[in-house]
Amino acid sequence: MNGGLESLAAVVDAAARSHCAIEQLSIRRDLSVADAYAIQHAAMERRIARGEMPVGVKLGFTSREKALQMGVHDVILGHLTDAMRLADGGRLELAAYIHPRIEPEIAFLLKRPLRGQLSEIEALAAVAAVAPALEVIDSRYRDFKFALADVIADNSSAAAFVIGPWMPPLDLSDLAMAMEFDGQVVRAGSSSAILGHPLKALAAAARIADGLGETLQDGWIVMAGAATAAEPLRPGLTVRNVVSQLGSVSIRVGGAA
Ligand code: OOG
Ligand code: MG
Repeated sequence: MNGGLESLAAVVDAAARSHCAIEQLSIRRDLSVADAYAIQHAAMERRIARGEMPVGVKLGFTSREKALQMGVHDVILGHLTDAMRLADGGRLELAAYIHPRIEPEIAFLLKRPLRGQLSEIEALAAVAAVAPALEVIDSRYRDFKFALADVIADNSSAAAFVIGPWMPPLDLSDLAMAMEFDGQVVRAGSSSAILGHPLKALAAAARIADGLGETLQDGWIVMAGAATAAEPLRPGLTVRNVVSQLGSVSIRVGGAA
């Protein structure tokens, strides 16, 4: 790969490891979407070289509320590793992040590989299970501000994720989703906010991966993207995502702000 992109991958990777915010890459250089995914890929190679295992992908900006909140209107992909996963009911240490936010999601577990242009029915045929999920995003850019190429290069802000109980696939077209902070609803929406149907997000993940020369693997997790805008985390919170018919998932937030 182009050495300039490799050095930008080192910059975003170091920011994630040190949890020190950086300036947007696009301020100093023009980056295409292809450049940005090349940076994301090279930064992921660094994680893998340190022993992290790829476990799936996440989508970004699959809902209108998220696109409006961040001012980015293209659906984007990021990669998940085992090191990003937190146990359901587990604890997130704020000190390991820059300015983390949380959002309510739905996750898929794949039982066969997926890539290319797929219908929703074809995508569904690869789904072993579905679960309520929470995603913690933590842009490595100062003030959580970025352009499209910046956020892609930064692995689509992926920081941590929590998966609730898996269950066999059911109709996800319009499930009520509510994110609670200490039992109070702070964001509410419907699974229909996710590209009209979360299976469309799964198909989008397979299509974007294909464009990158990748396949979504059997056993991988696919996070469909937030149904609502994200909320900043504070120490001491218990956060829950309650999804009708799917159940709920939670984490506790520890550490100083
Ligand atoms: C980018 C990631 C967006 C989602 O679910 O839409 C995302 C960001 O907002 O920082 O994960
Ligand atoms: Mg998300």
